[in-house]
Amino acid sequence: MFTNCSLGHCHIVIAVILWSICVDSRKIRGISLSYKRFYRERKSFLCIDGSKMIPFDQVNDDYCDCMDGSDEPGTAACPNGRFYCTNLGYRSHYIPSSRVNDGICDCCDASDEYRSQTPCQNTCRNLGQRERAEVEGQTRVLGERLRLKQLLIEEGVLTWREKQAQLRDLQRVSDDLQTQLDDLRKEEARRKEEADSLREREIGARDTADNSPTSPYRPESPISVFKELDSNRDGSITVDEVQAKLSPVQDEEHALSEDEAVIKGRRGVPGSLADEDPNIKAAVSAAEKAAADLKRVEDAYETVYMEIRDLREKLSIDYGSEREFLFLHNQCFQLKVYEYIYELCPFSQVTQKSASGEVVSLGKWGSWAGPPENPYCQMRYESGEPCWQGPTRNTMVMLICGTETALRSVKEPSKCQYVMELQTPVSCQPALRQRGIHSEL
Ligand code: MAN
Repeated sequence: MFTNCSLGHCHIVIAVILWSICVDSRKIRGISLSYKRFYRERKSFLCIDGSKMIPFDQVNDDYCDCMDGSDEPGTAACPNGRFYCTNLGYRSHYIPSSRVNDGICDCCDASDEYRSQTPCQNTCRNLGQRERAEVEGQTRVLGERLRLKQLLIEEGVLTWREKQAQLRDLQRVSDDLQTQLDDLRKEEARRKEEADSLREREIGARDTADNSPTSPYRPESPISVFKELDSNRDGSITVDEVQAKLSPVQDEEHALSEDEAVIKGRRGVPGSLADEDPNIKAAVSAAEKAAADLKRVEDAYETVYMEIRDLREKLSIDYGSEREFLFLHNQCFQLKVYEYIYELCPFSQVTQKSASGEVVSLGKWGSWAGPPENPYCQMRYESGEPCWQGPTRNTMVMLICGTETALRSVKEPSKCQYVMELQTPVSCQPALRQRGIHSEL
């Protein structure tokens, strides 16, 4: 570039360049890169609020010309001015320009103390390194937590599918039991009717023969006694029937006990008709078997019905947008705070156990209670035990991000209103992009 010039001429050119760099650097002091376009050397300067035009010489001349302080970004002249710390290698930021050359190092690149006696060191590189290491550490931990979260989401998806399949199976079993029940109810009614009509027929036949002197059904005969005692005429005698007939003739003070009634019943009667007639005996035992079969299937149906109901209830809960909180179901977390042991069973209830062993409900699962943009960060448990001279006990559970899933704190900020912190990786969110550390001008 300087090959054709004389030596003297070259010196002048170099001097002009150095001077202009010097002036320029003085002028751009305290300005961010994006504002640099407003500060054009050798052009008049228009205050950034557009209020005034001044010669460029008056920029950073330690005299405040612009109302918005934009002509003095690098001096403390304007009360509302601000100085931009470039802080190469760390974070750029503004400081009030009153702090420029005040003897205190504000910018880590020491740029705010360019004319002070304070020997400020440029510490931006070290600060940047330290912060980068910290951020890397946090990023690693967050990465690990998000990995755990992903596993729990996958576990939730699997559990959800399993529960759905379980529900379908139970539904099939229930349908099958329902069909069996329909058949067994008919069978039981048929068998009972059969046994009843055989008994009726037998009793009718014996009634006809009752008046014969040789009849076993004469009044004092065992069969007559049997009939006398069998007040409901079902062909068998119950303890109640014996007690009802015989107690009134007993000593008023001494009502017939159950055991006595059984003994008297046995002595006085020949046993039930079923003991005598093999046909009736067979019909009665078939009716009993049908009733027992029906009862067995009814019990099984009842059990399956309850399981279906519980499962449906469980599947109707909102476990998060990705069912990420499903893994918390059927788990309980405890924390001892002073004399109480608090227990949180997510989606179920919260309790407080005192040293005496008394367990008090602090609320039953209510709903998610976070703000609309993040409803899954708070849970509400409501309608717990009423508080003496206070409201019903309620608990708000705040979900916070952490590696372990555990109950971290319990507080009672106002009487019988509890606040808990449940930590879990499921509540961790990917970090928003960190504000970058400034590495270039
Ligand atoms: C018990 C506990 C406390 C509560 C008082 C209110 O001692 O449930 O948490 O504050 O009752 O009387």
